[in-house]
Amino acid sequence: MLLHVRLSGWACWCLFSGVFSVFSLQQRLTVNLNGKWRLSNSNGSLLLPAQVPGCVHSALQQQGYITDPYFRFNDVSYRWIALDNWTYTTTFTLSAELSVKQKVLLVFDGVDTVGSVSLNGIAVGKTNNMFCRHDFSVKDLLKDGENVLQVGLLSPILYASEQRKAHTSYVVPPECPPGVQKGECHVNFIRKEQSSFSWDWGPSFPTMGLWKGVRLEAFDILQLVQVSSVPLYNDAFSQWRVQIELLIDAVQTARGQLTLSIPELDSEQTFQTHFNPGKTKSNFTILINTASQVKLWWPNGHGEQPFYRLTIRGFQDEFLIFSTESKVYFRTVELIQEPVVGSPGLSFYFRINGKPIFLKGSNWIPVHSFQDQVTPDVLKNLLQSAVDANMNALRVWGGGVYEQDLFYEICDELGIMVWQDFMFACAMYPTETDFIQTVREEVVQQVQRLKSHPSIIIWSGNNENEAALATDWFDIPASQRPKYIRDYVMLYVDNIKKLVQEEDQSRPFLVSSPTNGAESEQEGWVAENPYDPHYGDVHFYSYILDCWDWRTFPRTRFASEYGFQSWPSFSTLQPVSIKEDWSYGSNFTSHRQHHEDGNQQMILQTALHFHLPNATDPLKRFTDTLYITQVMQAQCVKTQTEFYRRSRSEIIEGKGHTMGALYWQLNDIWQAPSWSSIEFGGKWKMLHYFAQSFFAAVFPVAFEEDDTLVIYAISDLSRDLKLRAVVNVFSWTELDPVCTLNSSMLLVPGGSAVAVFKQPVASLLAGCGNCTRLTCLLTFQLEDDSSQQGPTNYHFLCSPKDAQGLRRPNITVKVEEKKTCFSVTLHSDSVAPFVWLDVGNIPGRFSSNGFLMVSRNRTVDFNAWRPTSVAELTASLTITSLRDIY
Ligand code: BMA
Repeated sequence: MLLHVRLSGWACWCLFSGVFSVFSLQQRLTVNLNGKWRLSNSNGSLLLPAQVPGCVHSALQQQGYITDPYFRFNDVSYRWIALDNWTYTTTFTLSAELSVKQKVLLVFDGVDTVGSVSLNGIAVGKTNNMFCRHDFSVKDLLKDGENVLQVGLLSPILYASEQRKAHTSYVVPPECPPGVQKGECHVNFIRKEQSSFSWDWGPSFPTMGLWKGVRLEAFDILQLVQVSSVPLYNDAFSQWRVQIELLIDAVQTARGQLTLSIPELDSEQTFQTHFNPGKTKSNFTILINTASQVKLWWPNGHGEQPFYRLTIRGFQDEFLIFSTESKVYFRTVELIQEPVVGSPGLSFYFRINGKPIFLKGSNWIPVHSFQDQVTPDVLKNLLQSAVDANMNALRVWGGGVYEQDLFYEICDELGIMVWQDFMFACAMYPTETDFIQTVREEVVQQVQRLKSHPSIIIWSGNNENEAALATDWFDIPASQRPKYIRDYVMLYVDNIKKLVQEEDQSRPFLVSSPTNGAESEQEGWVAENPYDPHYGDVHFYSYILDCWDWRTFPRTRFASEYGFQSWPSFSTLQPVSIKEDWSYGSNFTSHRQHHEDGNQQMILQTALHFHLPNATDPLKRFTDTLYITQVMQAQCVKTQTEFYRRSRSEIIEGKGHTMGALYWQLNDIWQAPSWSSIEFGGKWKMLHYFAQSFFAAVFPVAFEEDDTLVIYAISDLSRDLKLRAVVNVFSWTELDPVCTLNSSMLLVPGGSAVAVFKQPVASLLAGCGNCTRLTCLLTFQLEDDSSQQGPTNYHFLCSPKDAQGLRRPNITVKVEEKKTCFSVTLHSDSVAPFVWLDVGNIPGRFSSNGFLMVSRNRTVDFNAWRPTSVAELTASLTITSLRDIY
């Protein structure tokens, strides 16, 4: 990349960027301080090697001081770890080149959390925010020969408690998490992953450590700390411009020339530049004169994700001083909140590149309690799983972490739209100056780091804190309410919103989720009912109401959270449990359940439509119970998602135009019951296989209204289709349809949901052999002139527990090796709902699973993620269908 290199006397410009690939000259030296450090506890009784990046828990486990923290009850047994203070120590020797540099920075990409840094025994600085990068100027503290670097970390639990005690004027709730979570208190007083003190799906592991990289950066004159680029489209001029921001750390004033270019778009501009001493931001804009040629970034399912190379070159006179390259993706995003014909309230939907897009996806939580154990493969597998289930969006939920760069890079490449929360969840927060100050730093740093990613389509201030205030989760006395509202507005509006909008004009900002958006603003940022379906987004949970009844769901503009729990599979639980744990009533089973009454709720919801397992063998009964909770969850989320998707084009009783369905939650942090569709370790639950289907671009949905069967054709495509519904009526006892009905061909415009079939159930059944609601079921699909469009769906006319004629299907199976995968051919002698294939702990994924089998034979593929064989798969494979559990 370097065309010509000459090192000038003064202008030693050097580049670094976490996001971008960088080509720089020799001027900047980096000494990597990652690797093996020493770790000790406060009284020195433990002294061990510790990997950096890493955390205390991981180090203790890697050195054999503790066993797997996820094993059985270890979350409670290992509570002592985070009640102690710990010190990380390393030594390093300076090179001669480094010691002559004008400036040397000691950089921590992330300290978790409350730390005091010292170098050669001299205090360098303090940290108290896990989400901030810290750099300390240390040139004067470095010495020849060995240097000793220490980071002392305070117990986050004790620190949070101290902060709480110091806050004497009023309570900042909640004081503690619900007892069932077995967590720690006052997490809202520490800028740290909020779920690390426990959540309703996760353990309490308040981590401590150097969770990101540590290094020395040495330079003369200046260095480039960060580069970001944000394309903006000007409608009036039909013109793109790319805003480029350089964060420069200069030792002294520097002058030069900067050339910015996107060669593929014939755009190049040169600027005379001048950088003042200290850390400064400089903004440059390049105009793209060939707007019509710009290839746009599209969400998954709507187009490709092309990018352009942006090169940034620094010159002094005619000599190239530095050169760096980064990716620029062009797309626009608008959040449309405008009056809706026939409905009170405002719309709430995203327009990407001018096209309204229905967001299909889920919510993302931290992938592991110990972030150092999140590998690129794990991230890739989860995000690919999202795309493979036809998702186009994920919400990075506000109780976790701002994800690592790789997460957003993969989302850019896969076309996953990211709804990015700021890390505040389900709580009130203090507003002391120190707290606000560190939040401001966090916000600026994160926005600068992330704003170049086209995948991020919205910033959102917090998770559920508007709702918590509005619906009084914390019993705040009425007289004190104004103070809490003032604090809320101060934190999320006066500080976070304002800062974000200064830093980034390329995407919308919402103050909370759920919120009424523009209406909440009208009401002073805390709406009377932030769950109002006429405005904004809605979170909706009901575990008691019958999830098969779509009338129980709010016809919201945008469903950003909804879901049901299930248990992970036995192969996921087995490594963290022992035989005595393997029953639904065991201590282990209730210990892992962090949601009050969660295990009972799952059984109650299941029992509405299914027989509960009744095997006499305790292990079979347990595994059957795990299975049936997954059936229940998959079926519940399917019903709710279908309701949202079919509500996109209509307004009913003033409600509708739903444009988003993000169920709670995609992934798991450990092996426990939760709302996730993917288990810890990456195994798909039945729900995730269902999502593949219910998020398909073209999809038929059936429901009943006043005993009339209605089928909608849903299309996310851009082009219009002409489709008919084909309904097959099966008897529970037969594998051949009793009869088949066809609707007439109807126009299904691109991006719409249209009713294509309507018939009273009674007349449908009357015309179909001896069918009754109890003896028959329906499958249905959409067809155009030549072929089926989208997957086949089904509709039960009664609860399966009442189905007459449902028999044990005696499914036999044959596994064969194919070129790139294995095929599994099933043979069944009767109708089998929810056929579930499980190969235990052989990691991998089936092409389809949990399906309704209404044919004698069906073949699915299995993609193994490690070498395996026909023999191993055959030996591990179990097949369960609904009738096998009772
Ligand atoms: C919502 C989320 C999470 C929680 C989930 C399930 O409140 O924002 O806080 O885990 O529901 O209860």
